[in-house]
Amino acid sequence: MPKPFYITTPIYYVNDKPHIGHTYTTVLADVLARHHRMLGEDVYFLTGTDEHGQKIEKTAATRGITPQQLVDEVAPNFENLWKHMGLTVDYFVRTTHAQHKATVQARFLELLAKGDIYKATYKGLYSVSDEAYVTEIQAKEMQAQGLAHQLVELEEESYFFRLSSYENWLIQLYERYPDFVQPGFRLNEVKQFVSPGGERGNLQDLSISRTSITWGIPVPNDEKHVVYVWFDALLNYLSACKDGHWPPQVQLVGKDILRFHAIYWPAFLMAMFREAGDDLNGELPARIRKQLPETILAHGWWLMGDTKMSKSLGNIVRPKELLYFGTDAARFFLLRDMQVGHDRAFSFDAFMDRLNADLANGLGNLAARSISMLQRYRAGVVPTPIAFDEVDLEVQSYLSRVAPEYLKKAEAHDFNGALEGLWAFLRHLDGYIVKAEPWKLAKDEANAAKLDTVLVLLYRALRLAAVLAAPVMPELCQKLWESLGLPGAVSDLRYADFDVQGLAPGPVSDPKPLFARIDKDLAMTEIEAIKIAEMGAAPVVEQPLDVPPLKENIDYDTFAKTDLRVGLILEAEEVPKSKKLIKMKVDLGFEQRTILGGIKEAYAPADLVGRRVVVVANLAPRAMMGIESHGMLLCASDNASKPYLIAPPEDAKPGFNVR
Ligand code: ME8
Repeated sequence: MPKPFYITTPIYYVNDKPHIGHTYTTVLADVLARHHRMLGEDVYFLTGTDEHGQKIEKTAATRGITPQQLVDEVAPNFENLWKHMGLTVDYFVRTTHAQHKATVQARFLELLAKGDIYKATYKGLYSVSDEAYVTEIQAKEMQAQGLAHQLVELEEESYFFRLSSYENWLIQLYERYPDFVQPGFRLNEVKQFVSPGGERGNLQDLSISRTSITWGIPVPNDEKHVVYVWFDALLNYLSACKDGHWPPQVQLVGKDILRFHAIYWPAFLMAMFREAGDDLNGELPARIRKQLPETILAHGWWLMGDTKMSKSLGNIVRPKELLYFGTDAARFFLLRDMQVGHDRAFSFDAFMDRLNADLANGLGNLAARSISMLQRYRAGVVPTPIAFDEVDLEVQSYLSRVAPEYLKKAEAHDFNGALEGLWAFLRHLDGYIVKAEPWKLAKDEANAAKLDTVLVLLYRALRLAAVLAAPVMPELCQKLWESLGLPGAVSDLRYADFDVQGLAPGPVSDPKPLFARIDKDLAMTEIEAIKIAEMGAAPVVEQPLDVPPLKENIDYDTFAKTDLRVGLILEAEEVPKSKKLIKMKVDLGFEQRTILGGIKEAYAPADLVGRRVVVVANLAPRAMMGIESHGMLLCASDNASKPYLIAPPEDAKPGFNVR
């Protein structure tokens, strides 16, 4: 019986369209799934969508359709993308599936009966923008950031999960089974959260129902409540598991949702799998550890510059842009350039450089040269080597090390390192060709045996590269496989059955070009066009406005104290070391002022010069970052969007009153 291998990705919210981040996680899962199939395991690969919640409810209402209609319309954005990319997803779960709902309700009742879920009144501060209760510490942070207006006192009846009771078992899980969270430094973050500085008693029970939302899974027998977020979403991994595959071996998550997967999720499972007589204050039974995911693998973020991608900043890379160079190219780049666990800044420049260096040159060039030499000098027939000199022996021994080293790194989920190692070997072969000079050997029959050796070693190296890289670049490796004259699908091979030194079953074919060199300027122009077309497309789900409640009325005299003027920006420059500020010289008609504006995320200095703006001209001067700012520019925004400068018409003169 092959060993089961169950791998999952997060289920994505349907209120956003897929972007490079979702693509990365799902591609990484696909590479792992393919890799484990080639290890001979019985793989089950699950992904899906998270479809409940207030945002969906509100958007559906503004569009005059039901939430179910809305999610049915938008969930395929994800499912179709994975199909289009050829990902080997075994099942696509949606939290609106009847089976998922039934699982959540059954598990809810089970934990209620066990006493792990109880009903109580919750009283506390609630963040309107996050749609979540906040702790005292979080509330203080929000107040310090000037977000106090988003906090309201709420009192509501809620069901709670007794998370606090699982602290002891959770801590043991982290201490005794450190592979539960990878990489290790992410485990430390989780430990710090559960018991900062080794302190106990920090975990609070978790509210898992809401009465203020209707678009969710109803709590059985108490239908004014719906199950709230994580007890619904996390249980997808259970509700959509295939028989015989529990527990998951690898659960991929971004670092943003590690806490939920490394704390709530194992605690829910501990509650479900514990039996009468298990002591929550005693040792975590090995029997229960065996029911928990083997590893939560938390990766970092793809960033733009040094900030996270976000819709409001308009710096999101969409799959269409990424797939412009082909699916395999995108897969290769995502795996080769991201070290699992760390963040990585994305740039098209680095993307194209990587593809040109490693696929057009690198592998592509080596394959084309080697296969055409085999054709030219040996009519395509792969010879049997008999003579090895020192340089050949070195390559021969390197060749025998490549697979074990690659597979060891892959086992540790380090595809960045594995691919780096494989490509270092390919570069070594380029050097080998230069040293061996096969074109010279071919000129003299006396060197035939020597030439045979060079050609065979190159052939074996390429065949090995096709096998090892197949999970990462299935199509490209299949092309290479066929060019080498090998039968069937490379992905159907099992690593264990593959013999690096094995004889060639037949002659090589014509070399198929693996990857065409990218003309960077041309490619960028076309990607820009894709970007613009994507931005123009209507957003999947309108985000509800995120604005504070209306302020109280003021009388006219109070308003009239504010002196608003039209200004013209004459100069603009970034304030060094400040993430937000731009320093501007603004002409107010009667004088020129220095004004600082927190608009760097939205505007480049060069785009500001010559713009007309509305200035609060009688605001007392104030120093920021050591620069005195006299006045303030008016912008429109909500809490989630970038600031849009208010623009008076072109013929409004600097100094005009705004009233
Ligand atoms: O959190 N870089 O869904 P979500 C890398 N529904 N990965 C990124 C990324 C980035 N910049 N941005 C997003 C949810 N991701 C919940 C999950 S699971 C039971 C419920 C990836 O649509 C990454 O995997 O916000 C992250 O964890 C996930 O998308 C968040 O997707």
